[in-house]
Amino acid sequence: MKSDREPATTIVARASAPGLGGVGVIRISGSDTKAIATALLGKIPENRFATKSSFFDDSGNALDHGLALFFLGPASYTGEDTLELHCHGSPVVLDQVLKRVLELGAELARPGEFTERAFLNGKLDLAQAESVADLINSQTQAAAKFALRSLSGIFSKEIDELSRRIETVRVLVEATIDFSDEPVDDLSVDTLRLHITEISEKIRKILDRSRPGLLLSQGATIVIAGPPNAGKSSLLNAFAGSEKAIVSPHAGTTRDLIEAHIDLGGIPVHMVDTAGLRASDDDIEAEGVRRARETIDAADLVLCVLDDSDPASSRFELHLETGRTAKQITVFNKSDLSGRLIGDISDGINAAVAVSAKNGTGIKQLTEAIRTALGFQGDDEDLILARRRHLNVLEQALGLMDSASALDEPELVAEELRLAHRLLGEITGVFSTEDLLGEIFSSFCIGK
Ligand SMILES: Nc1nc2c(ncn2[C@@H]2O[C@H](COP(=O)(O)OP(=O)(O)O)[C@@H](O)[C@H]2O)c(=O)[nH]1
Ligand SMILES: [Mg+2]
Repeated sequence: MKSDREPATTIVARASAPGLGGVGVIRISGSDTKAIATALLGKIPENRFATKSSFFDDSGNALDHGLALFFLGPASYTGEDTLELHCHGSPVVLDQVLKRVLELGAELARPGEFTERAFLNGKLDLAQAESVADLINSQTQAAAKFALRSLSGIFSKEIDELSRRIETVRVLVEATIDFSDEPVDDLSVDTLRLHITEISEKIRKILDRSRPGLLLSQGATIVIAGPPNAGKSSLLNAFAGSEKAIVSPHAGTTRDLIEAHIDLGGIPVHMVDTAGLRASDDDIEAEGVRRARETIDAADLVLCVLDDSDPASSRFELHLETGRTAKQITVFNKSDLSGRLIGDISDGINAAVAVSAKNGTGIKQLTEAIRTALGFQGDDEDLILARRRHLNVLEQALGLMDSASALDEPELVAEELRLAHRLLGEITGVFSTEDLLGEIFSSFCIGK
């Protein structure tokens, strides 16, 4: 799908969101940009200066008046000549101007095609290009902040450093192969193992900072489960800050899955309230229980809510009741009734927090416990906003280092190092396939 267009084609798209707006932006990029500017504006605007201009149709009538911004390539976002037209933000006006640019020979851009060109022209590496989409899609301030950091190249730089490190060791190993007749003093097996252990350590550290970052970009799914009447729906409402779910003293009230999207201290969370887990003769409730069990499988974390004032409820155990093991925090609810002190009561093995969903007390401590359980610590200043693809590469590279450290033959070690080096290159796009690029850029919005 990528190579069906000549790179010389000039592309155009609306860069601002659809609908009405004060200003609407149309963006043009490619080798015909100057010619299009001449026909549309009657001139090529001065490089990098906001120029007031009319946008003319083929008979010389103005379609709109606005600002034109010309960027002479390669000093532009895409690396090509580009033109931005700031029109009045009316869909009708924008449509007319867009049609005119198409008449002048441009083609409609595919999703992400401007950024794809920026990548192909070496303006951004692949991880940075992905962070453009992550920034646009970010749902919380924290996600936006870390996407911007990746865009500025912080993550790519670490991957490049790691790559260079692997490359250096690989060169050392290959030297021992080439000169195997002579003793090579500076690379004993022990030294080589040490190098590999250090590389593994580095990869592990990047992974530790990336895993929570994945939740920042993709959001975490948290399922509220437990016995009937424990206060699960009340807890969802306390987090959502509104009466999302019906709360009632009747057991079996919640049947459908009830979902809320919340910003949990910067983590975009998809929180799901479920039917109380019990055997039921009621078909609808039984279906609700079945769905509750199913969502637990998809959860990043389960909040197992118990009624602390009810001894039967306190004996409930999630894995016994569902046959499933999930990362969980036990929430002792109704502490206002049981008299338990509100707050974190984790014992080092099991995470547990005492709250009162009804009064909204303990929610802050529970939020903290959730952040910890999801791998966030303290200020998290050095998190990496990773994608699943990056984690997969890093995990595979770690696997290769593990097997390399178990090998004695330098030829075999060199091969593992070569593979790991190549894999890391996939993160920044030093090595990439058409399929991978197609997959990444097609998920962008049009005009970016
Ligand atoms: N005293 C007290 N009552 C609560 C608390 N949380 C929930 N309840 C009550 O317990 C009952 C069941 O609550 P609900 O949220 O519907 O429980 P669910 O069945 O687990 O969803 C309702 O009458 C709530 O008002 C709490 O923290 N303290
Ligand atoms: Mg409920």
